[in-house]
Amino acid sequence: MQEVAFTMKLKPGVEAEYKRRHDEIWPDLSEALTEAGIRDYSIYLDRSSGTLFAVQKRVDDHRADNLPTLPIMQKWWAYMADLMDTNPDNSPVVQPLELVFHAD
Ligand code: RM4
Repeated sequence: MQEVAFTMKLKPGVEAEYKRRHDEIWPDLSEALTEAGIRDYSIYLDRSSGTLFAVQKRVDDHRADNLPTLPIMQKWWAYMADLMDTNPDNSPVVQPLELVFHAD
């Protein structure tokens, strides 16, 4: 299992709507994430900047790189695009983070 962390960016004033949509995450999307090998996926919000901090575990033979090709992922990204900073294909702008400390 590997841990991956990254940031995304929320548009101003949509914090409640972002949380609401995730509280009602589509079962098909949850299933696709699990199927891709993603586990323990959390997203934290820094309200002062709109920065979303995401951390997830991935099984060793994960297929997370395949997620952008899935229609359910593309549909979710299109649905979320009004709330987040996005790329032209509606995927969120993602900034990968580097691990600088870990303690068990
Ligand atoms: C986020 C964004 C991410 C997705 C999660 C479930 O807001 O769309 O790409 O992994 O939702």
